[in-house]
Amino acid sequence: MKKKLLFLGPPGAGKGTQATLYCSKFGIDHLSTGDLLRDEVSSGSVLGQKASEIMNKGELVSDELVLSIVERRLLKIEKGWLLDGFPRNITQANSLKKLLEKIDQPLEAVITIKISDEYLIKRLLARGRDDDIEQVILKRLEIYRKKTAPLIDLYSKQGILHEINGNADIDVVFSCIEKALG
Ligand code: B4P
Repeated sequence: MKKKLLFLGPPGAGKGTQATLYCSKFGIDHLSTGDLLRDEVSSGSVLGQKASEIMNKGELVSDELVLSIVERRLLKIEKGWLLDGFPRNITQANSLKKLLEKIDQPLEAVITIKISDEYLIKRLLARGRDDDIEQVILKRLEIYRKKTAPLIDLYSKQGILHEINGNADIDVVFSCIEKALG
């Protein structure tokens, strides 16, 4: 089973949900930039306050902040890792490439979860996090299409991309991911 992974997909595709299941089953570290940023927000730090404003508008937090958080964490991991929600643009993807070369841990596979806008908007509205309001969801989707979706092509050219249908029950999506990474 592969243990150096990246999950890509639009907001609400189920990246976090599937990443949690995968990491607990296979004993690897789950590195979610969304969760790490939300921890920073809860800590009430100045950085957290800045991040909160940006996240609640549906925009991307600065590459510099996200990269420093990821680098700090990734350097400490030994057994394997799953990056959830990172990278989100080409700059972050290039920085990740350099970082993985430095620690000599090449990426083994990328999962992209595809889902219709109709499903994801319904899911996020039902969840109701601070950034799950319709206007903000549409902004997050727009940014995903402009900045994150081009990474699908990048990893597909490297021959490590697996596309999974996210319009299904959580356990069905999980079985497809396990099959793809087995
Ligand atoms: P994230 O925390 O990454 O959140 P997300 O993309 O909205 O959610 P995800 O796809 O993980 O969906 P989930 O499993 O939770 O990003 C939030 C914000 O943080 C960004 O907008 C940005 O501002 C900032 N950020 C994060 N990373 C960044 C980076 N690298 N650079 C800059 N900024 C960054 O699922 C959603 C809901 O659907 C849940 O309620 C779940 O229970 C439900 N669900 C999941 N799968 C389902 C299924 N199969 N069927 C039914 N419901 C399902």
